[in-house]
Amino acid sequence: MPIAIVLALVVVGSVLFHLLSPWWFTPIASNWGYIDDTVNITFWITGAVFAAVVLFLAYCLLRFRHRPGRRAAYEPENKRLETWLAIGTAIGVAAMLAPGLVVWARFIRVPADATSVEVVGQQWQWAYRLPGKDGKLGAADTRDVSDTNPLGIDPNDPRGRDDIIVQGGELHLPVGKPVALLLRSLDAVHDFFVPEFRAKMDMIPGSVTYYWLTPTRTGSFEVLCAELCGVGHPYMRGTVVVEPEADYQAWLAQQQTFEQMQAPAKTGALP
Ligand SMILES: [Cu+2]
Repeated sequence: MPIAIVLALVVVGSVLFHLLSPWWFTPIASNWGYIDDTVNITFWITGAVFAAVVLFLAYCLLRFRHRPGRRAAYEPENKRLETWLAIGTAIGVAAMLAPGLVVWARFIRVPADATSVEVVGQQWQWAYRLPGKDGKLGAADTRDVSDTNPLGIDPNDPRGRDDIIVQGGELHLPVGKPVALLLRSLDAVHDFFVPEFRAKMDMIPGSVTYYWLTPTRTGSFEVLCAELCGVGHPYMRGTVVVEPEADYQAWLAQQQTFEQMQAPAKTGALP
């Protein structure tokens, strides 16, 4: 009896903890509400199964407790029960996996009007590259990295000359406009994660991974590296500022281009 009560309390406590926990989603700041939906579906299914199994255990402890003179029946096979358990489990697993596949397909299908913004991860800091006046990013290769070219932009690609480079500072994005985030790493595997955007993806040295999002509200959001990338991993943080288009354009105008970075003496952009 005491064990059955403890099991029932575990179920009640788990449900209460889930509902009253302060460690819930931060208020969302992107179009990816679908991600929250898939997480919630998983919570509902796993939570209902957990509660049902533990309560069934408590019931069995009471109902089939030891009584003098009563013997347990030996029944190792039960075709009907096994069939229903297999069908129920299959439906539950499919219900948890299928929505994720649908959301993933949307997550990586970049809309045609999205602006490309590059995020470069490096032990242990973030850098960003935004297209200049031509609206296009130039080619880049880690082999081109040097003191005056920290992101390895191809110096022979004319599209890259006006690219805007933000190193170690904040990334600004206009609210309500879709952005494609092109993710690159110069060394280890990193992962660009902004919890309020509900979006993250690994950055693999030698390739460009990507996802897209539309920021839906203004504010300052923390960037975290979500892949263990060395001793400085916990300090690999940054800030994304989502702001109205006019503020964003004003910020953009103050940033330096790759050309200015290459020839600081000529343009006087750097001290
Ligand atoms: Cu990292």
